[in-house]
Amino acid sequence: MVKANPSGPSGAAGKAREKFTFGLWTVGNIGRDPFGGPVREVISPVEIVKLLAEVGAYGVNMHDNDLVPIDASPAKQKQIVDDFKKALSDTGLVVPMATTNLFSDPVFKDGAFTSGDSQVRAYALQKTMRAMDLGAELGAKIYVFWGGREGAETDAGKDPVDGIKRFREAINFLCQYSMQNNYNYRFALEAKPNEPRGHIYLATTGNYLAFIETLDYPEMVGVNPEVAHETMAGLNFVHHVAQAIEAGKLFHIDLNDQESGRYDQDYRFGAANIKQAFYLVKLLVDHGYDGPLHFDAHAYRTEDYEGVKDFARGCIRNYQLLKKKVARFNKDAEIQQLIKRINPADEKLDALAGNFSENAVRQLKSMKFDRKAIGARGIPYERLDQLAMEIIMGER
Ligand code: GLT
Ligand code: MN
Ligand code: MN
Repeated sequence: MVKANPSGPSGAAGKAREKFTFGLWTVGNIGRDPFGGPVREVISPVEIVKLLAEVGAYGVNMHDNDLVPIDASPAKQKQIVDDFKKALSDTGLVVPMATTNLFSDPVFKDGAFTSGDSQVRAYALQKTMRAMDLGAELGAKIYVFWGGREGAETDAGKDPVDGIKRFREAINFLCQYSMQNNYNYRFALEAKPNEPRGHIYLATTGNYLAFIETLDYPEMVGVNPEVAHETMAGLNFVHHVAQAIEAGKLFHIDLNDQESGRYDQDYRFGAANIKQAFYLVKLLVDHGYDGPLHFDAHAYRTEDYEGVKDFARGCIRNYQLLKKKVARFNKDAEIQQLIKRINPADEKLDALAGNFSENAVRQLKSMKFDRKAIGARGIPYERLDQLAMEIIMGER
């Protein structure tokens, strides 16, 4: 029996245990890409659970077909699920999140919930309900929807407005299905701008945050932002996560890394842009995010089985190291002093500006501001950012 995460609550120091998770498809990635076939052997789900326990993970996530092949008989499914459950109980790993594969099979080549074909849409619902049953059986409480094929290469054949309406209809239906079965799922919608489609509908986390408010059960639905996805579009990922946090909608997060303007790289967390990773960890820590930290990434195609473990350990280690750096940043007196200088607060003014009243309008409109003096003030970001860099680089 492999003991999972020895530094957990029962382990030394009793420190809060981070919920580091990996999908079966992440460490199970066999290195196939558009230009070449697999470079690694398939690892069975049971083996993956053992590997994840060995590297110190808390849990494992899955698509329905990562565990049970799409054409498996009920008897085969039962055997696979039983073996998997045994591996979970042997290692202490849990399944916090489940999802549906609505993108690999040719039936979904023009989308699933947003397909123009009623049969495809109905089949996608059926497949998702069955996958929700499977996830619930394994204890999952978060259900992710990544619309990998929900998009288009050309708008010639489908009205994108219909795409959004159809997606809404499906999510509304599945919220009711979750309630009817007392699954208590929290749905987490994951945006991506493109790949595998030329364009994917609802391309950013911000799009989803607006969409959620139009649903029948908005309180059941949040987001699952992924570092790589906003980064691919050249956007600031940390700011998207901030909006999700502010809206109370950060239900799950996919950590990995990505260079801007490239194909979907899914690198080890922290491998490409360590400064962004630092501010992301800082945001999660500062706002007390305590949900799963899911590494949706895979090892470089150069790696063998041992390299996959190096990859998984690297993801966890980079998060933990950055968390230490964040603690250092937050308790650094000079840094905190600079932050104060950058944010000079005046309670009276804030009270006026924060509460609309006739009196506030009158006072604000007649107030004298020394615009030139305020504008002439230096704001010491150079010094502050350099100190942050020195912490990240281990010199402070
Ligand atoms: C796929 C995708 C991910 C999604 C997964 C969930 S599958 O690997 O690239 O970003 O999170 O469906
Ligand atoms: Mn993802
Ligand atoms: Mn990705």
